[in-house]
Amino acid sequence: MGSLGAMLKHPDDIYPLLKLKMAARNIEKQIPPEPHWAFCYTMLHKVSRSFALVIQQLDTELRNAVCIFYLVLRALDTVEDDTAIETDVKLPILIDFHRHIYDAKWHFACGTKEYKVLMDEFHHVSTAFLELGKGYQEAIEDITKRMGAGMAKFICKEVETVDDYDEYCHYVAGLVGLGLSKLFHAAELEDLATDELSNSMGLFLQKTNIIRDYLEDINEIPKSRMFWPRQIWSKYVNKLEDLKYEENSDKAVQCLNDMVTNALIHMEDCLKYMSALRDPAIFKFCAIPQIMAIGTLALCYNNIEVFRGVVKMRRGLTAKVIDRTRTMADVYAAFYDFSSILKSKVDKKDPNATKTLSRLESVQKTCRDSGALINSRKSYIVKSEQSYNSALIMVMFLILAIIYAYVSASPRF
Ligand code: D61
Ligand code: MG
Repeated sequence: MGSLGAMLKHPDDIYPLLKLKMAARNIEKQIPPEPHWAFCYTMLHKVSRSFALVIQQLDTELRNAVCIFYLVLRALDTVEDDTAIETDVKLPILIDFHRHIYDAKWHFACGTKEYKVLMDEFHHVSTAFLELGKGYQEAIEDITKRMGAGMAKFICKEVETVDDYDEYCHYVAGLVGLGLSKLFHAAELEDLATDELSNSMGLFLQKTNIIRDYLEDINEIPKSRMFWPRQIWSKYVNKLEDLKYEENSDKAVQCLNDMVTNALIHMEDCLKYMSALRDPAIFKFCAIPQIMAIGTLALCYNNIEVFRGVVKMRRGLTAKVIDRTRTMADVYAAFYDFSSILKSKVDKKDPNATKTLSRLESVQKTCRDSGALINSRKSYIVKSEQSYNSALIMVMFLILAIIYAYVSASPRF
């Protein structure tokens, strides 16, 4: 659907979308003057559409550390993701990456587009890294070392079992959670969270990405990448790529629902992690990606489009999540709403229906027991009639606004 069509169907997206646009424009103006920091923040916006905005609203010192943490790991991931690099070249780079960040002369050309720029000009990232406090540097080095080693392990090994899947996701995203908890603690803004809960924060985000990106990863050139565990997909097809063929649609959707059900396990840990946060900026930074993840899972569940093209939350809904996420009550409400949407999509005949429903009900019970749901609030659940009515009101309002603007701009006599 075109963006105008989307706005007419969801007119209450317009205000948060405008607000998001203004915020993005303000951020662009705030690029620091030093060339290496300017490069880092410009790169952050080019490389990460979703994380740049939430990183940007942190306090300066923590923001710089998180920005560098992000870029270092994104560079490491660019090496991992480049399927054109030979294994014997790739392995030592992944394993030694934590040492290269201390050497402003080191660089390795790979990746494409903005990722290539990041790799070519990596010296700016190293220079900025060397200006961070020791506590931040050590946390970033430690996570880079462990992630590089984990990625190297999985270059030579496929994701067979569900345990392998959890292990791979721990290396590439769970460790980010551990590192962030360390950075929040080093900034003296939060208590140190447990590794278990920090890991779950990453696993929930990474599994959502792996589910949503099935087609993109399987079609990767020159070599497809496979992260869905054999233990799950082998219940439905003989080869992972068979899921994309039309004759296997029923099996594909069942397999997808199995993957979503697996990801749901992490939600309760994520709620526990977020409920312990105290700093409002850190809270938003953590909560917005989590709500986007459950929203994405709700969109992907039982949706054959995952095997046909790109399934993404509409921009307006993203803007709404960013606008409405301030407190833990907002998170309970969002988790509750998206769980309701998911529940309504569960088909009784799906082989995992009982398991899926029981996980969703358990999340909803946690949200209810928090006592945060009693207040009247805006819902993420769209009722078509309600949306039509507000569309009419919105269109009338727009016409009035245009008339008013016209009248007040015309010369007075
Ligand atoms: C709170 C807030 C943000 C959190 C968190 C807790 C815990 C974990 C994470 C963010 C990380 C979640 C990663 C999910 C997205 N997955 C990827 O980008 C995959 O690459 C993984 C390796 C590089 C991770 C870089 C990263 C990502 C987010 C960060 C961060 C570092 C540092 C600070 C804040 C957020 C994925 O990338 C390809 C793609 O999806 O485009 C892949 O290669 O599998
Ligand atoms: Mg990767």
